[in-house]
Amino acid sequence: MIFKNKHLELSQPHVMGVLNVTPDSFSDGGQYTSLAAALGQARTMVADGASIIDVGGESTRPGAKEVSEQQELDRVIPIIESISAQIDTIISIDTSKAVVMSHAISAGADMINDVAALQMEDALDTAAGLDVPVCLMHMQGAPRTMQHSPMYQDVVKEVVEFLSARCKACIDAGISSEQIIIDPGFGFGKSVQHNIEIMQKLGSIVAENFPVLLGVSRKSTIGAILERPVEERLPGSLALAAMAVSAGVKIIRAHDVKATLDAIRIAFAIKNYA
Ligand code: YH5
Repeated sequence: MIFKNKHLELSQPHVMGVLNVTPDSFSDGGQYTSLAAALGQARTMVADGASIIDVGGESTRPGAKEVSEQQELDRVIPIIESISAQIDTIISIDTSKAVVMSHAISAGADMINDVAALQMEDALDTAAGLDVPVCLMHMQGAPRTMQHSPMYQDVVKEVVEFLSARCKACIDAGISSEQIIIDPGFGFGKSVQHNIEIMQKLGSIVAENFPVLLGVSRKSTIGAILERPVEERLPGSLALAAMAVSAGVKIIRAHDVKATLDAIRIAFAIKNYA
């Protein structure tokens, strides 16, 4: 897959490192809201082997409040500018807002990661005009309320149908099929059982023939299965990451880059051993 001027070799799996720049970030307590700290975190993740840094200024964790456009811009633009100037990496902007997408790409971001799959106002046409790779994620409902009572007849079938329809909408809007990544949205409007079913049937999402990205890192389904608080979910996260790569997932979005890369390199080596 080609980004502005960088290439990502999708014959092998990659880690997308999470860089939260929200003051209420659940997993870093907001300690990386200052520019220097965020830049340091990005450097560490790249040194640990992350291929992509996902910069997000709008918390999409369950129950999170919505953030204004200006607030989101104030949080992400200076960080994207610094990373772009100082670190050789692919930068992803985690946003659903069209204005944030354009400013982020101008500031040096290379791709768009949208948990709303370009369904918000102007997002589809804006992304198409920017001519960068996009990750389309499935979510039932909106972040603030999505975990209230997620319901499906057949979660995997509905996720595949949704993603397939959004891929078509992107292609119709002028986005090249070569620039599309899909993501079933683990934890986004899904119960523990729904997330388990997604893990069991990842093969049917991979079979859509778009590169698949998955974010499982530290999520509450791991907490529910293991009865572990968020700070004790690394082993569970690694187990899911390895299973995902084994099923053909190409990009794992994770907080713990070094450990995740080791886990997926093992999964990939076993998967491909002749
Ligand atoms: C994703 O899966 N996730 S933000 C709740 C948690 C832990 C982690 C403690 N953005 C994804 O990481 N983008 C997020 O419980 C994402 N795929 C894509 N493409 C949520 C998150 C998290 C939420």
